[in-house]
Amino acid sequence: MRINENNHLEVPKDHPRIISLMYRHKIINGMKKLVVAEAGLIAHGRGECFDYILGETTNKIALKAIHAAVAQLLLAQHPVISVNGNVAALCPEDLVLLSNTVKAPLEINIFYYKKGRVNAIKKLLEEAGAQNILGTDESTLVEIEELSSNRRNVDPNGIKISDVVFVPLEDGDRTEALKKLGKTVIAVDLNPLSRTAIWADITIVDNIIRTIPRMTEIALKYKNYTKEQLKNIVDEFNNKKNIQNTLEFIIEYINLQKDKAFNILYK
Ligand code: PTJ
Repeated sequence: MRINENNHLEVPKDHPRIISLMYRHKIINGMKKLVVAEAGLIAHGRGECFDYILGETTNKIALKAIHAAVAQLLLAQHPVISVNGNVAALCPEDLVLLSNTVKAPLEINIFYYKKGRVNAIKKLLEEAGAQNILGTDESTLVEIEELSSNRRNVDPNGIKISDVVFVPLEDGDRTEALKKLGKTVIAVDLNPLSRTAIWADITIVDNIIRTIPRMTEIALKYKNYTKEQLKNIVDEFNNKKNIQNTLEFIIEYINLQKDKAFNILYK
């Protein structure tokens, strides 16, 4: 492995973990540019661990939640996509595409406040093609009283007036607060037992790098659906059942891997 003079990671093309290594590098680069908080590296590592025991693919259970999430976003009056440092660093172009497709603005909302971070994230999103990014003018932000963390500062034209908030990859306190305010929350979290996962209305247990492009693909199809069709998709979805199924999936997957490993070790 080599990092060249342009800060590009050179990985042998046949490396079995090339994709994982490339995304790690995006997170590390993001941290150097202030986009990602230092704690974002730890959050990414935790995500990798959960992804590993999910087989690093989007399973059918996650796909069900993805369909419901897209339908819910298309039904919303004021949908918003909340963006933190990790998500911005991992998939800026995909975020812009999804935002344009479901007509939900991107709002920067960070947990770890540091001078210059919001601007660094804004720059990265703009380079990816984003326009009219919310949450960037500190002087106009308003507070959500239910929250004590830095995430309480929200855009008056975004999260404040939203009915559906998409919160990819985050810490737990906000989902609870947004729910108390009567908002519908869609979360993406590789940890099916996190507070965010448990509190959200629709929980997608999958890696954000796979989820966002999948959502755009489905949104292009669902854009032609009637409100009634979309509502049926949302109504048929059961988040509690979906999370339970995910946990069963993990147990089965680990058992399968255990058998495989034993066969290799003791053959
Ligand atoms: O940029 P900021 O300041 O808003 O901070 C962002 C982080 C992510 C650092 C902050 O929200 C945080 O500390 O989050 P937590 O509490 O570590 O939770 C992050 C959750 O996201 C964990 O449950 C991880 O398993 C999960 N996660 C990590 N990477 C991914 C992920 N879920 C989906 N896709 C990923 N790539």
